[in-house]
Amino acid sequence: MAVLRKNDTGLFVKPAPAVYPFQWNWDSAFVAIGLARIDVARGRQEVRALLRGRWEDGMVPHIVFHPASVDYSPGPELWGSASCSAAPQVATSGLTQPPVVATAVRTLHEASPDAGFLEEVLPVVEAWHAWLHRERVFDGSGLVAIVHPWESADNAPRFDRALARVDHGSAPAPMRSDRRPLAAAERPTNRDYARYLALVESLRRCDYRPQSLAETRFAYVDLMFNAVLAAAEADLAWLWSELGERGERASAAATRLRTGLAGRWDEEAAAYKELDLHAAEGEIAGTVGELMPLYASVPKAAQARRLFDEALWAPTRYGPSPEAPWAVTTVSKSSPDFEPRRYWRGPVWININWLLIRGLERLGLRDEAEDLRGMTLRLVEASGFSEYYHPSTGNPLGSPEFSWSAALTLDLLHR
Ligand code: 9WN
Repeated sequence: MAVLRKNDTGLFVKPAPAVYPFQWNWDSAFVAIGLARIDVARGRQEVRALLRGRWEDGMVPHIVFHPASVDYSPGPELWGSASCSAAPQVATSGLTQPPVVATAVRTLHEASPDAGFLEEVLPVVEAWHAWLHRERVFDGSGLVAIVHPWESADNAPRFDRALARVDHGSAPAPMRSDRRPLAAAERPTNRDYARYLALVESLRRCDYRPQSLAETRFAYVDLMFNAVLAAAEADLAWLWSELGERGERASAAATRLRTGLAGRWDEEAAAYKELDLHAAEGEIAGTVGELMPLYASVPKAAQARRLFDEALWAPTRYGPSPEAPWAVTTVSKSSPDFEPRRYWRGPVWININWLLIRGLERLGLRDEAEDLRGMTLRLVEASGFSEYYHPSTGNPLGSPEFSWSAALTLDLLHR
């Protein structure tokens, strides 16, 4: 509660005290889930502040730059949203992020029902989801694509190959405020950052609305993004039913997404295959994303069992082992890309554990969920509310006093 209070700007809770001074999309949704346990009215305000950044075509952006004089780069000038016709008054980024908001609204509503709040926000969330199914579809599978790593766990090795195709020219090293408070070894490299910026530059030329996904330099069918969307669509349908409506689009979308995700199961790997749209075939990428359909209740009972035993909790992959007892690692320990200290490339993250715990609970794997919940609470007890953690030592990494780690702990304690 103290971390959330400290990071509260009055309008929104920033992700962390120093590194991230603006409102990020899925951070605020996780924060609202935590606030549902202690202050529902403040949780509703968090959602309202984020939705102020919505674009006319429905997109809810990944960052809302509420006016503030802070030193952060790359900041609003990188995006130039003011010159895009669909953008709102407040400056925002031109991308989106995993749509956790509907799930946050449901959590708030279950904690304290408020039909007026639903009437206010459901049409906005509905329009955002519909935008995803309009702008980001690529075939009849029901799945959607992301067009920038910043739309998901940006530095994850699953994006490396797709990102390597992005020519970043000979531009000088970008200005990065993240590198002032944080160790270089825990953050993306300058070369990756240059590619992120080159991608933004090319998307900016079409006001962030490429004519087709085939034309984009990066298009990835991220399983985590799709699993979050599938669960969010189901939650949105449930919320509509609270208002006496059928929520037909949302419930049909949830079914389609789950079917699409189910089709990506790989029997040999006991996990799901990721898909880079500009590559020939799907792949087992060795990152925790390949377990995420679990969050959306996609696996059948036998698949869930294998996914847990042979991947999630397996000592050589994502689970606890004598040399690295803290789980779940964000990259498989057997992968050559495993880097236990670097951002999204190995460390343990509280939001990832939370998604997996929810998935295990929903599939009835209660003891397994309880083991992971217990480990996650022991980790924050030992090392505080950090952005991420070293899987061998449990040492805190990245920013201290990280909002979603604190907020999701409140939710985990509530079970
Ligand atoms: C870029 C705020 C955000 C999270 C993302 C995480 C990181 C930003 C960065 O921080 O992204 O958007 O500076 O790398 O990857 O998941 O929402 O906490």
